[in-house]
Amino acid sequence: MDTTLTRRSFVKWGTATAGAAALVGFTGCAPGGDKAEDTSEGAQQKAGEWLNAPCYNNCSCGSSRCLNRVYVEDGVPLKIRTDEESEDTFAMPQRRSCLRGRAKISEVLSPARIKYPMKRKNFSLDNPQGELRGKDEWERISWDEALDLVAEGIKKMYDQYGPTGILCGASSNIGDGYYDQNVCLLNALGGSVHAEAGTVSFGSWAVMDTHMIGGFGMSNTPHHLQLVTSDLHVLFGCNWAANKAGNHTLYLEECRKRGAKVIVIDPWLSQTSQMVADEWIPILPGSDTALVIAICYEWINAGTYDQEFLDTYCIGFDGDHMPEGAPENASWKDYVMGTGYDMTPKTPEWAEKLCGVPADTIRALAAEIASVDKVDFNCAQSASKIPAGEQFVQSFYTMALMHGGIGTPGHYFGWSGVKEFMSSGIGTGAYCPVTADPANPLAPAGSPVYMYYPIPSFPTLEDPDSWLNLEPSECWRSILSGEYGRDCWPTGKRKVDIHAAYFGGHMSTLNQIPDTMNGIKAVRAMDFVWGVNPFFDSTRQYCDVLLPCATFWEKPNKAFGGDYASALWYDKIIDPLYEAKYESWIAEELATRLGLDPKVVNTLSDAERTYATVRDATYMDGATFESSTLLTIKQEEIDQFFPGVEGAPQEGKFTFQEFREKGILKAELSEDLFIPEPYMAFIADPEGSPLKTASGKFEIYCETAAYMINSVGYSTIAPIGMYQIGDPEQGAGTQTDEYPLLLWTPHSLRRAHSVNDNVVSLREAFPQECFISEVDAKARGIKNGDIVLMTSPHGKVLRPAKVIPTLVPGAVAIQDGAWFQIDEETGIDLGGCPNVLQAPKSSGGGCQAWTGTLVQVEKYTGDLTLEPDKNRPVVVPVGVE
Ligand SMILES: Nc1nc2c(c(=O)[nH]1)N[C@H]1C(S)=C(S)[C@@H](COP(=O)(O)OP(=O)(O)OC[C@H]3O[C@@H](n4cnc5c(=O)[nH]c(N)nc54)[C@H](O)[C@@H]3O)O[C@H]1N2
Ligand SMILES: Nc1nc2c(c(=O)[nH]1)N[C@H]1C(S)=C(S)[C@@H](COP(=O)(O)OP(=O)(O)OC[C@H]3O[C@@H](n4cnc5c(=O)[nH]c(N)nc54)[C@H](O)[C@@H]3O)O[C@H]1N2
Ligand code: SF4
Ligand SMILES: [Mo]
Repeated sequence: MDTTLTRRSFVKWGTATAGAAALVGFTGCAPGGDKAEDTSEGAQQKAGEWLNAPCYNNCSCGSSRCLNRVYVEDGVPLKIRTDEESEDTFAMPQRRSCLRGRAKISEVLSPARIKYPMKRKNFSLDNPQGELRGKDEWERISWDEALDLVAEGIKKMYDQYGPTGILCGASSNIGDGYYDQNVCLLNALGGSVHAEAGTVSFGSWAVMDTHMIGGFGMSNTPHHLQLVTSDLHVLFGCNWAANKAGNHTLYLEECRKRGAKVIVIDPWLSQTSQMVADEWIPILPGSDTALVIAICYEWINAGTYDQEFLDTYCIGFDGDHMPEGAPENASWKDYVMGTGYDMTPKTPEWAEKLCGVPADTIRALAAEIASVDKVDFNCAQSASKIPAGEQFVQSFYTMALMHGGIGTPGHYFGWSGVKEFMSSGIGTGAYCPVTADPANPLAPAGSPVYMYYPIPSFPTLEDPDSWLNLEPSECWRSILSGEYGRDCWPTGKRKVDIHAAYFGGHMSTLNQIPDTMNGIKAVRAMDFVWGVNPFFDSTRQYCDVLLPCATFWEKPNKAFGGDYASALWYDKIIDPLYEAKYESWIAEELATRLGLDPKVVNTLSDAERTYATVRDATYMDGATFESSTLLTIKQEEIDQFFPGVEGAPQEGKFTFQEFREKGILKAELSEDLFIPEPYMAFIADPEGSPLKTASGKFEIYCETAAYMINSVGYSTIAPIGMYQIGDPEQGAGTQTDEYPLLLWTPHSLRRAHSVNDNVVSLREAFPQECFISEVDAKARGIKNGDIVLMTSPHGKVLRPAKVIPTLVPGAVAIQDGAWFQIDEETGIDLGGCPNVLQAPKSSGGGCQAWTGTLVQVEKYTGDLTLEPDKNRPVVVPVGVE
């Protein structure tokens, strides 16, 4: 391979599909002797440098990331390595990237890049012909034409319909690295409607965390140095080998080396189970509540639980520890033993019928957990993404509380693995001061994602004109029907009237929220849809005008949080490719055309923003929780790296130079470091350091949570955890002859959600398949590799079958994130996107309930042919080079 590529030939080369694919061969093939060189100056023109390009994917809910180092010659990224030079111990492990991270060259240079501003051929503002969205041809236009057209469209839409007529399919989370100034532009124009009430991500944990255990569970998980003190790890799902950035599987491996046992309960033998489980217990997706309750039944019967812990630190376990005014026989114990509520003892036989785990296995599991003192209970987010999923969370937490010992080494419960963020370690400064942005009058008070609050916000709702933030699951149906919410809300169901959409900032809205076919219908009925993205992904293909933006590699450098114990530094790797621009530039240009001061939508210059990230970065001591300045920065460095920015030299724990050179700074952890146990203060002094719950204790019987969830009206729950069929059309117990299988959608090794689906090598390595058990495949005459049609009441998807012996019968999976590609004749998705099938089920505190959508799978006998993903073109629309 000719390494004397010029930047010009490289950009040209990248436009050809085959050329971009050929670059894949370069990843990770650096000779071992390559060393970091001075990376202190602009990347582009110097030949042969290793630069820091931490992976920007949203793994572990966006909190935890790995280090990539990219070798750039004459502005051309040629190869990738990772965190290989630093020390690698259990206390301070390297943060090595996975296959997705190492395929970033192919992603950034993918033929799916939007190279120029594009317009749908048959679109005009006077005659949008919206029904052609997703199938029209595209044409290249100039930046001036594009900006004029988008500005005119925005003006027309705001004049005609006002802010409540515009849907913002972009993250309103403009306070961290995922920052799109175009959202600020909409805010400056009076706001827009977001579909971010509740959460698609955290599952049903948030409301219960707040009211049952007194804080966000993500911050109360153990540190990896604490994890090794448990003797047994009971993991519900938790496919950490595939979906935790970095080192979670390594931590489990270390636990095993030190003698601990790992049990995984999961519908399939996941990668994690294959690597580290001593035992795997298959279960029907979405039915863990029954298993957990039966385990507790066994413990109560055998007396193998910690009564003293329950008496001292919890309310609601038995009749003697109920809150005042609670009805008779309403405790957890009454429910489990059949002396209250439905008067049914929750025996292993009772549970077997619901969750598919044999009664004897449940008995053995209960006995085994009870026999071990130090147990770590952890759970996947997705196991709680079911209708009324809070009831599972309540049961799961109650099980861990019954086992006792919380607050002392080795006894843990949680849902996000080990500590990742919002905790001790190194934090980095604000990427952009949110307060400097104009307030969005339509945004509800509080954080955009309701982690801590139930939705909707009642005080705001009293005002009939307030609060247009749609629950994402119901977004498309709400738009089509013109109303959202529930009759029980203070002002009843609300009206919504959307005529335009912006699809930008770090979201692939049509692809990633359920009910895609209705999404397409809603979008096709709109007057104007514009988008900003680096890639021509499925959502962007349904726009009228597209503005190409730069990827993180092409943007100004900055500091970024790594995980709880590391901070990462980005260099600028290459100049923006083709005609891509920064979101900030696009927003400023549009603002100017709309008669606004561009400073309103972009309050900081690029250099100021980058400087803020390093200036404000802090180091938090893991033992004392004291924060101090992270970086020493000299005046010369401010002048050199942040030209035009006013700043003063500062003293910190590490030098800015070391940060830039290494790309990663790590907290100096050692195995003998004292780390406070989660809940330690409360356990030591329950009166003096009460939990932030209504009673100050762990609330097994939690009236506040039940009141809040029941008033929101998406689900009805009891104050204690209970097994229930949370929705008549979803989950175990609701299957029909027409749709007898339960769908679940584990996250994929190929992608971080929809990101990376354009990488051919990853498509080849991890085909998007319909995972089906041998039993169900045989019953349908399906063999491995056969093309199957997956059907739900909401859509149809064509995929090759992967017949797996180690997958629970009665359930099928396709993985989250594949870009949909609808065949217009049949309405069948050829891309394998689960959201084409997924039911729009809002649940509990505003959680999307993906798990357990009802589907049927059959051998496909129709006329469509399905090429393997690696051979399917990644960019579908006609007219795109
Ligand atoms: N590679 C990769 N990693 C990712 C992401 C990605 O897209 N790609 N996304 C990141 C983000 S934003 C998030 S929110 C997290 C999500 O993290 P999770 O919710 O933990 O992810 P999932 O892959 O859905 O599920 C993890 C495991 O739980 C199992 N599981 C699913 N449903 C059930 C159930 O009902 N019961 C039991 N017992 N097990 C079940 C799955 O089969 C899987 O093996 O992942 C993060 N990590
Ligand atoms: N069926 C099903 N659906 C799911 C899930 C599931 O398990 N099953 N999981 C859910 C979860 S947990 C989550 S967190 C969501 C995630 O879903 P989304 O929040 O929609 O996120 P992504 O799919 O990661 O999309 C990120 C987008 O940002 C774009 N992008 C990348 N870099 C830049 C940049 O520099 N600037 C701009 N402006 N854009 C950029 C990418 O091209 C991509 O279009 O999906 C949810 N959807
Ligand atoms: S995709 Fe996730 S796990 Fe892989 S390198 Fe990137 S941040 Fe790390
Ligand atoms: Mo997520």
